[in-house]
Amino acid sequence: MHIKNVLITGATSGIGQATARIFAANGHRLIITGRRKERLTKLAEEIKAQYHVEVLPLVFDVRDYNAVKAAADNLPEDWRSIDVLVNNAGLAVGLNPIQEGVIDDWERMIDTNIKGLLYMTRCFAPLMMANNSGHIINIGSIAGKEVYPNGNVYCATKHAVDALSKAMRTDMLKYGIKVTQIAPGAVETEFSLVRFKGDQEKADNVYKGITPLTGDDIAALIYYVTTLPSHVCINDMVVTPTAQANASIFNRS
Ligand code: NDP
Ligand code: 8X3
Repeated sequence: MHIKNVLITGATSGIGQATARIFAANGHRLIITGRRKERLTKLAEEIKAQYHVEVLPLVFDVRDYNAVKAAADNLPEDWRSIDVLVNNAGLAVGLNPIQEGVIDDWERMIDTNIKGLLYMTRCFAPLMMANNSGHIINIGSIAGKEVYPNGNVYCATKHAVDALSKAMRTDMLKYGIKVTQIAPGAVETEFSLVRFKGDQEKADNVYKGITPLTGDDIAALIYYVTTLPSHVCINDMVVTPTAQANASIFNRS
């Protein structure tokens, strides 16, 4: 088996954490990132002990270009070849109509979901291009395919991820690098708690009466797309809970 070097942003929680576990369970080497150092270090130790794979935890904020660049520039020699980059770090903050939007919420979403993903790709894609192979997986959203009331800026950032995934596939084509966007609907993680700024009741209501997707469900799809033959690339995947028809319509029991 070819052991891959897999770089996952936003591994301290949710989809990113589940993705780290599934790649480790399958014997791959991981670079895991996030801002919360304690969680990241603990996860690295757990994964090493459980799956006996090498893990390099790197604490930085994807919004900080200098920090992203330093992380790439200072990679130890035996980590300088990247096979898979999962651009997962992201968030929604607030759910206000645009005329009542909170500027700081907008900045956080735009800086993380768009600029962070761009900084990561700009700094780490060259480590794939050098090998003429690799796979970039961008975590978009159903919010990148549709808009819903009060979703405005979050939806716009995920529409940008949709466009950038197509653009990256075009630009990376000649290097043999695959680009896949995975666009989930409702996944129960810390996502809603972050969106509602710590209001657990509001967060719980998002998933009330449905069986939402889990981080593990999305991680399994992320892993799956990396197992296909080298000539096969899944470009785009929209995945919802069975109880969700589109961004706004749910079958709640
Ligand atoms: P979580 O809140 O559980 O995880 C988000 C992760 O992103 C955390 O590990 C967090 O780490 C990291 N992160 C956030 N901001 C930054 C930053 N500035 N720098 C570095 N890391 C950051 O949510 P999910 O797992 O659900 O979200 C993962 C992705 O999936 C996001 O892009 C989200 O938009 C997308 N998504 C989620 C859906 C859902 O319903 N949950 C549906 C569709 C898409 P830390 O705080 O330690 O930095
Ligand atoms: C997360 C899913 O519908 O809350 O991207 O935007 S949604």
